Amino acid sequence: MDVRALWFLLAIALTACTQKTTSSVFDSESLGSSSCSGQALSNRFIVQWESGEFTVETAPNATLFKSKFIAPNLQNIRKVEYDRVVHLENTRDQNLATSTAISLAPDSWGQDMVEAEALWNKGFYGQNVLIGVIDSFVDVNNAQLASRIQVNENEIPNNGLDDDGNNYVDDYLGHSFISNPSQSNTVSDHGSHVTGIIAADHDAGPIKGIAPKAKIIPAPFIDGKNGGSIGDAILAMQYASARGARIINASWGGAPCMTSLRNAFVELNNRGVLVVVAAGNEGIDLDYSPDFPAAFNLPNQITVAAANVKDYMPSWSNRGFSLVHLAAPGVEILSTLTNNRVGHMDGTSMAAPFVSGAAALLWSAQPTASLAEIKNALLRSVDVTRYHEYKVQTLGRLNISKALQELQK
Ligand SMILES: [Ca+2]
Ligand SMILES: [Ca+2]
Repeated sequence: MDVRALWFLLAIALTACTQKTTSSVFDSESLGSSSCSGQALSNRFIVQWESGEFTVETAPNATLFKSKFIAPNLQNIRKVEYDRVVHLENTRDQNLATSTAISLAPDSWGQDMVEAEALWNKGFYGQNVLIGVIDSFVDVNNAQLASRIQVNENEIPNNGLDDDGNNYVDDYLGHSFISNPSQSNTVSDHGSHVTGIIAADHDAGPIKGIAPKAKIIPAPFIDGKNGGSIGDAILAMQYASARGARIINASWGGAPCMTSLRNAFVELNNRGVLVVVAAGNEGIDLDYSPDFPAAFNLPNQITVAAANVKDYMPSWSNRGFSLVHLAAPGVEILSTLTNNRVGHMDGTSMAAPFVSGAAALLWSAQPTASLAEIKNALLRSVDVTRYHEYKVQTLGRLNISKALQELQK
């Protein structure tokens, strides 16, 4: 027998060993699994295809889904999991003063502390960088946000048709992935606040967005009661990436330990997309008590803790010398809300968008920089203050001016 024949037999043997079955791609017994927090949805299934793409499918039950959907598509399916509910952690955001007028004193302590103005003065505003905001509803009519929303030029709005053939009808500005319509009447301010921190137009109101010429792709999946599903989050991230987002802001946590969510981050890594994740607000050490997606520890991920105006970490910020990368302003942050209001919010949800905006500024300064170069520049340039170092990998807090110097070395 020649060598080629041996290889052929070996290949057959390997194929036999790794033969896929409906049970090997889908553990249908995991419905009530206590190892995974988050209520499983018995009729919604997250499917990852061999192409890497995700879809969310529905069927009356797992048995029918296996026989009617998985079996005929088995060779093209990599992994199936039950979709799960995620109830987002307390975002610490609803108890602070808001205003319809611009009567609140201008307050840009965070922008000042991270030295964003140094980049604005050099003409770097985040121009030509797209950022997916995977969050709750974003008020695209807010005066400071309206001009910052990326238009899908191939889609005609409000005609009931999917003109660009991306499977989303009328996604002219963005698309809502909130799948529970009963929850959609209550509108959360969270997504609009996050968006304003990243990109609020300086010329249209009091908020100084970190990257005021970056463009936002809104892809909400969190409903007005801070609930959502992991399948919807995955579809929202995939959508933003397909529309060209180079950065994804994920100011949420408390997700179940799901392979699908981690795989979705890996797919974004394969596409060179940076994901900026809030560390969470439980005051816990993620190195010992991991929370997801904050603790995935993937190369395209930056996990962000909160800093206050005195440059200390608030007691409620999650931390971790290994899994949390740096701190950024996250206490009493003034930004845009719905209906042209502004208001303060607290949380690592606010710290993450400072870093998303910073990455956009750096990419506008050096468009050919790789994801790793941007991440390294942000992490190597933090301000570390003796005697009150942050309990994070870099020990420090974001400094965008120094990050640019690091990038240009
Ligand atoms: Ca479309
Ligand atoms: Ca249309």
